[in-house]
Amino acid sequence: MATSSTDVPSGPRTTASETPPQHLTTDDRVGLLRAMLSMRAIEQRAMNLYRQGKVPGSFYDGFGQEAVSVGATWAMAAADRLCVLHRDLGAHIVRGVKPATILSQYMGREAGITSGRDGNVHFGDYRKGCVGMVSMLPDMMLVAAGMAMAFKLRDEPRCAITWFGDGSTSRGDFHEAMNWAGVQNLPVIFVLENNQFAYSTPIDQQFAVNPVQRAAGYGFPGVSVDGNDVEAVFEVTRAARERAIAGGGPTLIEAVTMRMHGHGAHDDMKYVPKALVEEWRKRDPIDRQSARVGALGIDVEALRAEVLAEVEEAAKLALAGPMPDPATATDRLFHPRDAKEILLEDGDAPWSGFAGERS
Ligand SMILES: Cc1ncc(C[n+]2csc(CCOP(=O)(O)OP(=O)(O)O)c2C)c(N)n1
Ligand SMILES: [Mg+2]
Repeated sequence: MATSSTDVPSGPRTTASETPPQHLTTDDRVGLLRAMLSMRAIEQRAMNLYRQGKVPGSFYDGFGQEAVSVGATWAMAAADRLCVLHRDLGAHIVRGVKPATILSQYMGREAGITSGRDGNVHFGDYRKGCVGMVSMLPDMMLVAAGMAMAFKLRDEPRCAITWFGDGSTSRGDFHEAMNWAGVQNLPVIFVLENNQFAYSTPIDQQFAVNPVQRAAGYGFPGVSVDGNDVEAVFEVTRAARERAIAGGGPTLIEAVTMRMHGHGAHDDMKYVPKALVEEWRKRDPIDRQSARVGALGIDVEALRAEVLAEVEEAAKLALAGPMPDPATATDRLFHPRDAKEILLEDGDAPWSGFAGERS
């Protein structure tokens, strides 16, 4: 594990070892793999649909980054709240959003989360504890800090989490959110998904310091983790959440990974050295977790086939679904009068570690 300490120090990057995980059951470990397989299969299917002209706009994926959203989300309890970014489909999957709903979303169909109001990656199912994505980067850090502020004021044992990229850390909003979270000692986890590029800008044009060291400037810990190791990402997030719930305040987690595809489907990423991509391909997070789960005696190929069949079925369902009725275009744009309709529910959260806490 990258760290099992609740007092996460800032400083040098840590790497995962193969020590058996303390807080994960075999079901959890298989569940992590399943969610990553599902993310990859859905995004690959969506990319085909995009190429067939069925996904409007462009398409953005998190190929090779599956461990970041899946590992972190697995550590969150049902009552926690998530601000999910464009490479983090795994968060939606772990919270229980179904593949057909996701594919319907991408195609702008009625059955998508936004029912065609946005056919893209800007969505969040509030019933699962996810907030619809604000595209301006990294405004979701401010939204997450705001939710954490509400939890603190109401004295609720809950935590907010958000993801953002290396490029996002150069914006003023990043520093405002970090400062407010530090000053108010908020129960919030900031996951910096360092995938080496922000569109075509490499990280040496982005940071003059090791980015986790910035957390110290705002009075809270920063920790770096191997973002291609789903169990390590889980463990740092679990420890950060434990600290947050105990009143220990925020944590900045840097998940070091690689954007294996272009920024979007329209980007051939000519500016990325091929050797770099090949190097990272050897560290594929799914291959890594497959090896671990296989060593536990689980039939990984059967699991992979099951996930692919499920996604294929979902694609059929989504393609057969209707487009939204144009007469409803202005529905759901504003706060409904009946406030009950927008009350957040508790979503689905698989990690058994919090089951006792809730009962
Ligand atoms: C304020 C702002 N400027 C520009 C954009 C357009 N944009 C969307 S994603 C992106 C790249 C962001 O890079 P990074 O934060 O590293 O995230 P990554 O895409 O690598 O996951 C840009 C420039 C935006 N959404 N918001
Ligand atoms: Mg980036």
